[in-house]
Amino acid sequence: MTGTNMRLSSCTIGRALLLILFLLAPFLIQVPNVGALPETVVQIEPYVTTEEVAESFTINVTLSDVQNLYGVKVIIRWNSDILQVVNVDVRLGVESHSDGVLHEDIFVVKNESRNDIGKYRLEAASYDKGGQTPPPSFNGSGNIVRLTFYVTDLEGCPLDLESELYDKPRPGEVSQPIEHTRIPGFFDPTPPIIGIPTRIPSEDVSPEDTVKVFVNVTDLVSGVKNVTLLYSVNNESTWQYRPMNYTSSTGSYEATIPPQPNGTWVKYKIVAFDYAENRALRDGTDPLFIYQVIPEIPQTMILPLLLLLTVIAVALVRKVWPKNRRAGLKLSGRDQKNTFNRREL
Ligand SMILES: [Ca+2]
Repeated sequence: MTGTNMRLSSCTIGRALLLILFLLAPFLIQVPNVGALPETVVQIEPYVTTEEVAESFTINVTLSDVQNLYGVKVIIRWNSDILQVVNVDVRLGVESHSDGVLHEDIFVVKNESRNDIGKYRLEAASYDKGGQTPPPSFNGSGNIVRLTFYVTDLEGCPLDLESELYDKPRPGEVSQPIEHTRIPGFFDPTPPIIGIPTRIPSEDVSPEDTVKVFVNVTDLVSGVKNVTLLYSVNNESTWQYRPMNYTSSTGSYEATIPPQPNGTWVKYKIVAFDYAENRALRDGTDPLFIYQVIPEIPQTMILPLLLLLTVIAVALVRKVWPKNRRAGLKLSGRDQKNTFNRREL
């Protein structure tokens, strides 16, 4: 092979490698994973509120992690027989409300609360006031509005939330909606309702038995957050905690009490919380909440025990009836003798 041929061959191979690299480039270049953008959320905070009748509480409608925001619409609904709005604090325009959202100027289309039907509605947007430089869009997080409610009834109710967000339109275009997640709220002043528990074994508990406790727990408005079984032995002041797990097949909360030594008195009670941290207690004033561990008689012991009892019974009979028995025998013997004598005669 000549030197020219070798150079041609090297150039050809080089070009071929370049072509292969070019074709494989999309597969060889590792595109770094870009972290997902934070989710935009509109929510009522706190999520759950509890308060007494004739008291008041305030909720915030907050917006988090939004980009290019230019308009908002919020609707909140509640049960007007339970709550009444007594104050509305719109937090739009960060130039006036540092904790708010949107840039001024703000055009409020609607800011209306209706206690007759339990509804609040806010519609507003940034806008160009009189030919000035248009306000920038809003990026970040903040409060939209605060509502203060007065409690008139303790039944509790959801605080339903509707919301729409709009971006800053390009010149000659209209705003586009911004996708986001909504999280409503609850007014929940009532604790969960704990039903009557049952247990297995339902009657005698032996030292080998693990006792399973079942109970139905329900809660209005916010729902059951957790249920706990507490038990103590021999009236000790220390309580052992057992979380009760919900079982959909039985619709009840369940937990177990481990086997206890013979003669142990076991007392238990049940505590439940809802998502408003309302606490309910069902304790051991009921006989259902206390039991004593007793020894179980094995099957193999039943026959010997019966024989033993029989022997004892016979011994007692002999001890209690000896005189009567002797008298009966004497009378019987004389009668027999007389009878014999009569036959001889
Ligand atoms: Ca509740």
